[in-house]
Amino acid sequence: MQLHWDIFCRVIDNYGDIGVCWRLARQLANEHGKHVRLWLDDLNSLQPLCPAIDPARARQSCSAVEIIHWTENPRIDRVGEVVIEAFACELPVAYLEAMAQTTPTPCWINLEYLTAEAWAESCHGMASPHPSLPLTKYFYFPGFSTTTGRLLREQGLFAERDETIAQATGHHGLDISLFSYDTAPISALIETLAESSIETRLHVSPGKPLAAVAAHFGSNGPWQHGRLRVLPFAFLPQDDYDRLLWRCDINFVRGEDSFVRAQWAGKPFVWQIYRQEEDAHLVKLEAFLNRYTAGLSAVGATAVSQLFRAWNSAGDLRQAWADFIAIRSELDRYNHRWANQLAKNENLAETLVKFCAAKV
Ligand code: TRH
Repeated sequence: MQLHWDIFCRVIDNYGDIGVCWRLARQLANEHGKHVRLWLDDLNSLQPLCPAIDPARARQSCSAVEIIHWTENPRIDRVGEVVIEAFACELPVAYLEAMAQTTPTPCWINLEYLTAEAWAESCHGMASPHPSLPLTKYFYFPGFSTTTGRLLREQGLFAERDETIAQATGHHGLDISLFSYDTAPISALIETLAESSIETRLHVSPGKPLAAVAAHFGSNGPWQHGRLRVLPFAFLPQDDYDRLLWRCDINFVRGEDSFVRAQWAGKPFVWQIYRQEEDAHLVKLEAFLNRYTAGLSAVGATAVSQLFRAWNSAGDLRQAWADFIAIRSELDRYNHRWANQLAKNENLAETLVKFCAAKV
């Protein structure tokens, strides 16, 4: 039955670690009826995504998930039948020892970061025996192909998206959302949009993007610059952020979770990947571009690739943006198809439930 699931999450930086774990925890509880405990070392990082929680409380329930503040020496009352160690966050030793004494042995999953690289397909599901305890950890890779754990996607997401889009009141220009790291060429983007003949509203998320925009203007927003209106928004609860992506015409997203959500929006998007040492992230970026642009026209594929590269490392952003806008109608149709095609596969929560059931 595997009713009890424990998810361990350590926040390294930003919102991606908790963003993924919170989404998965809710889905396992709400769509699969699992009793989910989310062990989280930094409750303050969850609060912006889920304003209903109280970061001062050691234990609480929200959206049918039990949230436990994961402190240095946690009291282990029981272990889950499935234990998810998110992003190799290292389970507490006492918890591992308790797992080793439990029968049947819990299914232990290391949930990995998303990548479109081919090696993830061969590593997905691989077993790694613990060096001293009678436990086996399985590597679980989210991904874009059917030989991976697939992507997080809630049931009914597209129906909700389409309803929201149908109800949206029209704006005759462009609405663009901006969620990026401060290393992105944000000044170049602002100047490019300001020079455009299209009336544009740029919705800027708080934190690094807003700080970069404010530094560019040297004042506090909102700002009007040429035909560009720049509008800061307050950090939105996770489901509301989805709605913003659905309402916008183009979304700049980053990291892992917002990157996937932009794809479910079925709208054109621009991805800033999380930086890694020795530029390993650029290999990951190209792996995604290879998969994603494969069904576009040659002109479309070049335009998308050039803009993603210019946004992530170097290149002429102004020209890349002009080329991207020129293929917008192709991209509108293509991204809708891309989302539908990906959604033909099972979602990550479904594959995970099956994978763990098979390991008993
Ligand atoms: O915050 P991120 O940069 O997270 C990153 C990546 O996950 C990266 O791979 C990882 O290594 C690093 O963290 C530690 O970007 P990401 O993944 O998009 O996560 C942001 C989360 O915040 C996502 O769940 C969406 C959510 N969000 C909101 O809920 N409301 C908002 O207003 C915004 C802007 C984001």
